[in-house]
Amino acid sequence: MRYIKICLLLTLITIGCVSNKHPESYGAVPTERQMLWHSMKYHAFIHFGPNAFTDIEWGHGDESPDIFNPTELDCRQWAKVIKDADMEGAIITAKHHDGFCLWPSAYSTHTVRESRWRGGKGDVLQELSEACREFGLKFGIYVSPWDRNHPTYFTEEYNTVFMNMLEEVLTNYGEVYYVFFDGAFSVGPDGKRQDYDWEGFFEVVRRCQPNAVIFSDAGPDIRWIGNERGYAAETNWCTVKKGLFYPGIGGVNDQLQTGHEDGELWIPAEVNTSIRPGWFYHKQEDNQVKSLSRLIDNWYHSVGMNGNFLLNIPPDTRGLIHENDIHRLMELKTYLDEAFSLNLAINASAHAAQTRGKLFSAKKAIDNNPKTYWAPDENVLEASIELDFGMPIEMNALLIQEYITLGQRVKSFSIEALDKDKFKHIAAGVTIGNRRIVKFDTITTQKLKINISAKANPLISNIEVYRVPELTKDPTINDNKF
Ligand code: FUL
Repeated sequence: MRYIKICLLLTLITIGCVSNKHPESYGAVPTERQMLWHSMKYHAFIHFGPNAFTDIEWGHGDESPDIFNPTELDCRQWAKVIKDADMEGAIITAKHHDGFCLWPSAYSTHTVRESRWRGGKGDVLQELSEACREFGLKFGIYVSPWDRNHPTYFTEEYNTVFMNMLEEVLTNYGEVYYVFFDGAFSVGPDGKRQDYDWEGFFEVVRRCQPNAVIFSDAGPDIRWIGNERGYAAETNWCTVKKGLFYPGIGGVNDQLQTGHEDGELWIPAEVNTSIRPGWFYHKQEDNQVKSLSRLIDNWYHSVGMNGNFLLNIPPDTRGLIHENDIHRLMELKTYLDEAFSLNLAINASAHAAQTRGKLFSAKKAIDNNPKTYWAPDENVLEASIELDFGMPIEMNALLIQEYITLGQRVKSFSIEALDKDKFKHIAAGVTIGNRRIVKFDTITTQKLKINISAKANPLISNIEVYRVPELTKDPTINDNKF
């Protein structure tokens, strides 16, 4: 309620006598827990388990637990690296497809308890959750329903086992902010498939960790972006149609990528990839850590395209994040610090013209307060905001955000820059949503104009302008193919 008052107050101050009430929400809107996720940008994914020791990506489930024996495991090192890299949370593979549990589960005999590590007394989830708390990071869990070890897999009983396991990881380690359900599965020799009780799984999460977001291919809170290369696309709706997606669904990657413009459900997309070719650590990939330019490209195609960036950094067989990965993470942080340290719009003046010709002050769009926004009158679907920097300045990137609490509205936008006495087109985009960063060739201009076309009157909560460093090398992959 408080923000509504602030918003109304600012509205009155900035638009004078023109009345402007808080608009109705439009279409599907985010829940509070989804808004918490939207308020973040960058998370660490941690793939760790027997696969790091057997050097394969999908363990078969028959590996001896003794294989898991990191010599110097130090979750505080992971947490420090993650914090130093400016990531906000860590999501660990508590159980991958091989069924090995990184905690001593009472519902499995294939766990850290059966391994040599720490004499069978260790618990990776315990150590990581404590380290996350110490370093001020959020703690999240990846759990694979697919289990190549558990004797009950392919029977109804397995669903109960899995729910019991979930309850363990969601009640014994403090606050969990994220539960990642992997959609991969296998078909048994006789064509059998495990019939997962997804509703039951989700119920356990809601009961044990009501603030945690649930990720799967299909949500219910966060959806997969449709590829594992770290690329969202120009069109990225937070909304999807009811009844079309389910966890593990195949053949819909392009729809997962774009979402559905008129979807009735709010299920925004997470963009994930690994810093190395594999998800798990493999020594031979020590020199294949993704280039800085590739990671920067991933950043712009995730954080800058209405998603969050979930970057995997797999601990090695020592149980440490490898030096090469740390080096690259810090390079990325240095780039981001430099790129986004000075918001050139902060002292700009802004005004907006709406189609009926009234002039609005658009100051709220650049006041950098996510709880206020600029809006034209209801039913105004085409609108422009103009920024005046007071003098010509160099720039090459614009960040723009919608006030998504009331729905995602913008269908497309374009950016024009004043060149002598005329505005010239310099860039265009499709959806905005929570956050869109558009890069364009470096220009020097005193004024920018952002033209917006929306499904309902657009609510713009933030505009920032930057002069980001040029990339020295092209990323190895910069398209959006899967
Ligand atoms: C996939 C899995 O099969 C990979 O091993 C990895 O965990 C990735 C994040 O999801 O579905």
